[in-house]
Amino acid sequence: MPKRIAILGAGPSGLAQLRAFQSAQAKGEEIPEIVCFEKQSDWGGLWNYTWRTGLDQYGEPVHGSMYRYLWSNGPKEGLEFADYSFEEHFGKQIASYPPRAVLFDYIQGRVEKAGVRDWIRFETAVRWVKKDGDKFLVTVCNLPEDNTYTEEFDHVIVCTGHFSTPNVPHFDGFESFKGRVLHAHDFRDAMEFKDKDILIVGTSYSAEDIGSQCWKYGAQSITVSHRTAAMGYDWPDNWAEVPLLTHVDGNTAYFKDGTSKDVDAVILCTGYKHHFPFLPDDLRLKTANRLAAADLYKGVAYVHEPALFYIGMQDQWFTFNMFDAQAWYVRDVIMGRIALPDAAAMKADVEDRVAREDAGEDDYDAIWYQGDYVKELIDETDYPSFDVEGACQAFKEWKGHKKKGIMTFRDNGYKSVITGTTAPKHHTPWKDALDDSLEVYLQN
Ligand code: FAD
Ligand code: NA7
Repeated sequence: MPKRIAILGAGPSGLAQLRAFQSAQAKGEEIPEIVCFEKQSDWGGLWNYTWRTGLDQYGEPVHGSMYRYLWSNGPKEGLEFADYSFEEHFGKQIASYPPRAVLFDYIQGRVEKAGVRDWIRFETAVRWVKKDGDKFLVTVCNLPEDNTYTEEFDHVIVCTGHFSTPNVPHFDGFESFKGRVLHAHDFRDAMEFKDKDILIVGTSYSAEDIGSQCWKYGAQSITVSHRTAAMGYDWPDNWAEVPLLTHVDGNTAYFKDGTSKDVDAVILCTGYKHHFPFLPDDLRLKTANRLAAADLYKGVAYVHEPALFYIGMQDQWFTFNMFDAQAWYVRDVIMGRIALPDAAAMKADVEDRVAREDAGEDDYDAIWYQGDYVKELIDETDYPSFDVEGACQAFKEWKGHKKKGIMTFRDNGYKSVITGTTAPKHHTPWKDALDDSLEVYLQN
């Protein structure tokens, strides 16, 4: 009997896992039986845009956290698939910060070419996973048919993402606030905040990008409140950085330094939780959003139950290519080409990764730390080797460009580490490009 493998989720991580197995099959190898469960009706994970918020048509929590007009927040040269370049997909080199629809198209292109769609059961939500002897029992619900059933697998690979369940702190006065309070997870369209005064809480990617979007689409003012430190970019004139929010009263927000500001809406850009409601305590990953995720040997094998794997659970500089590196590694463990060490050695590996991350001093150390991790994994498999150092350099340049101009950094182009060609400058500066469609973006 061939092994049976359950892949949970068909976002970039799950699709990387499907492609990893398919590439072995294409080389003539016998692969296990693969079943991927995806609760949405299409693949692409967060890149599959939905207008919905809250619950979907089946009463399931809406997975999507992406919004209209979202452009890549880092250069595409840092995430390019080593086995499927942007030039292969689009027939030409394209500019470096593609909007969501363009990246979605690129992600789809590789898996369409691989022909793995039939391995996915769409609109099928994973309800529960449990260990039963050597096997995993996976209970899922076919949502349109409202039919719940259980199947047996030898391995489970969790690819359900971790930027979907919002972390929502409470601030006094929210109950009676006279405007809208929402989390970034539910933000969909910056036009809603045109001519409004908005308060953003948080200072990471969501805060920076949602604030920038609201600025671009005509918000009257953007005030960003920080818990730890201000972002410190050279912001436009109608933008202010203030200390942490203490409370709101009516429409007025009060901050730790005693200042206040009248605002129409509060957008909590306060991050996300690793949340796996379908896993029991003994199988459930409990980790902070960091580069060295807790309890994962080589960042993928769950040390307490090494027949269970997680992909993409780290905080991310590298994304699609890191998921690939992980997926190829997991495939090779499952196919018996790589042996996992004993429990003590796996735990020591996790401790070492945590200590090395903690020893890093700044974002540059973090970029190279994750680059080294990607290199480490691809060196152990047949994933096409690529210039990881070059990708780290692209991230370094990107950070420099952000410091130089937070509203202009997306106007730069970088060199592909897969094809060696340099991206053209986009035809329109990001701040003036209000149409983010694929057709308009590709008019270079
Ligand atoms: P996801 O994309 O979250 O996919 C997980 C999949 O699992 C989904 O399809 C979901 O429906 C499915 N699923 C979840 N629970 C269940 C269940 N119980 N049963 C069945 N299926 C389930 N990365 C970049 O590289 N560049 C960017 O510009 C960028 N921008 C981002 C902007 C936002 C707002 C966010 C939130 C993230 C962004 N990211 C970006 C990071 C993003 O995490 C990755 O690009 C990528 O989407 C992660 O892929 P994933 O497959 O691990 O998770
Ligand atoms: P992140 O990167 O996890 O950042 C969360 C931010 O929220 C960070 O600035 C935190 O501040 C802040 N935070 C968290 N809790 C609080 C409370 N209670 N009060 C104030 N501030 C708080 O999440 P993002 O959504 O920005 O990014 C996630 C992904 O989405 C990323 O990959 C992007 O590509 C898009 P701290 O610095 O800890 O004080």
